[in-house]
Amino acid sequence: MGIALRYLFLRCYKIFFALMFNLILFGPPGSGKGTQSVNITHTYKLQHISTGDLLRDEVSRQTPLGVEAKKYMDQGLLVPDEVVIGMISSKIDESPNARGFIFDGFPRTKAQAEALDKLLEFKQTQIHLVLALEVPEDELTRRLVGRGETSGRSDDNLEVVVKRIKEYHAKTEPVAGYYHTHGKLERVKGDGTIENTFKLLSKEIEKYLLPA
Ligand code: B4P
Repeated sequence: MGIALRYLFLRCYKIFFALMFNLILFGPPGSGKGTQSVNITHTYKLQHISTGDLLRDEVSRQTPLGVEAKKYMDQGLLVPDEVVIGMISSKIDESPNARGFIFDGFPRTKAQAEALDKLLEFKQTQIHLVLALEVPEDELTRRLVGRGETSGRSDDNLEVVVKRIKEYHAKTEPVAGYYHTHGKLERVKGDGTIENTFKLLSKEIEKYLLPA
C-alpha cells in the first residue's frame, strides 16, 4: 500500500473505530518495557502508565500504600492486584483527552487483565495491541544485576531477580495467552540493541498508529 493510502486508511480507522489507541508493553523483568516505553511515548504521543514507577513513587514518599508495596517488591513478589488496579483506575482518569495509553508492566496477572478490560470498556475503548518482548533469561539477569550496581534499586540484586523471573513465569506469562486468545498479541525480539528493538516495536505499532 502506498504511504498516502496507508495514512488515509489509518486516519479513517481511527475516526470510525477507535478514538484512542491503547497499547500494552509486555515481557519479563528487564526485557526493556520501561526503556522502550520512553521512546514510544515520545514518538507516538501516548500517555505512559508504568505500575513499577507508580509503586516506586509511593515507596519513596512512604505513603501507607508504598510501605505495604515495598514488602512485596523487596522480595521479588507481585504487589496484590487490588492495590495495583486501584492505582491504574485513577491514573487513567487523570488523562481524559489522551491520544491513547501505553501500559508498561501492567497487567501482570489475569485478574489485572480482566480488570483493565472492564475499566476501558467503561470508557468505551479497549486494548488494541499487546507487544511482548522476548529476551533470554541470562540476558535479563545480566541487565538487571548490572542496573542494580548503579541504580540502588533494592530489587535489582541476583537473589531478588531470580525470584522476580520465577514470579513472572508463575503469574504473568499466562497473561500472554489471554491476549493471544483475543487476537491481540504480537511477539517481538527484545535482545538486540535498544534502537533495533524500538524499530521492531514501531513496525507493529504503525499497523495501527502513525507518529504524532
Ligand atoms: P517494573 O518497574 O515494571 O520493572 P521491570 O520489570 O524491572 O523492568 P523493565 O522490563 O521495565 O526493564 P527496563 O526497561 O527497566 O517492576 C518492578 C516491580 O514492581 C515488580 O517486581 C513488582 O514487585 C512491582 N510491580 C510493578 N508492576 C506491577 C503490577 N502490575 N502488579 C504487581 N506488581 C507490580 O530495563 C532493565 C535494564 O535493562 C535497564 O538497565 C536498561 O537500561 C537495560 N536494557 C533495556 N533494554 C536493553 C537492551 N536492548 N540492551 C541492553 N540493555 C537494555
